[in-house]
Amino acid sequence: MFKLFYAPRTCALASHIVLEEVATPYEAVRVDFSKNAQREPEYLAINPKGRVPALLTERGVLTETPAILLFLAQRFPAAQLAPLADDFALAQLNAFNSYLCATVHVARAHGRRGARWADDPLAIEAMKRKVPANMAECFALIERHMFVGPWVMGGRYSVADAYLFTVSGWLEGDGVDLGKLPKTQAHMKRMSERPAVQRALAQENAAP
Ligand SMILES: N[C@@H](CCC(=O)N[C@@H](CS)C(=O)NCC(=O)O)C(=O)O
Repeated sequence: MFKLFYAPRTCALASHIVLEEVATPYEAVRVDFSKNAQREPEYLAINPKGRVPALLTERGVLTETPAILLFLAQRFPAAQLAPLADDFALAQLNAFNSYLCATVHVARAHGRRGARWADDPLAIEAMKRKVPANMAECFALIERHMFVGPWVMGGRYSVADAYLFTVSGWLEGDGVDLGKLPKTQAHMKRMSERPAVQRALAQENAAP
């Protein structure tokens, strides 16, 4: 049985949603960020990066959201969560997920984890101030050039939707005006109606 190591409202939600979508038995294990449990030796033995998500599989631990999402889509092809037989479409899906992982998520981390990039408190404050504009710019680009609609890839729901929903959920807290992102807003609403999304959120919200 898979074990997902997660913390609520983090990027691990995307993997959590997809585990619910594929309807496989799994255990969700909360890593308590308030106690810095991600840096404890016990968790570092699972994921030396000290981050969530980490997915424990029968062959070892997987990290990095795009890798976990594609792994689940491939492991459960009947769920049709990625265009597995279409090389170009699959590459597009990878491009989308990579953009969220390597650009959007990192842009956001400059607000909360600025100490990764600078020691100077003024530099850290300056990075924080850039977050709303950077996130708004990333999402404007997604709406203009990447999001096909009604789902990320067009007519077919995919793992990219779970990932987009997860990152969109941070926008309000990051000071981004959602009113200027109508496609993102509509997508969030569409996602909130999916039972798998509701189950993943309920589990995360119920955990102590
Ligand atoms: N590139 C990784 C990023 C993982 C990551 O940064 N996760 C954050 C939560 S969104 C985390 O665990 N942060 C804990 C920390 O930095 O101490 C992925 O996409 O899975």
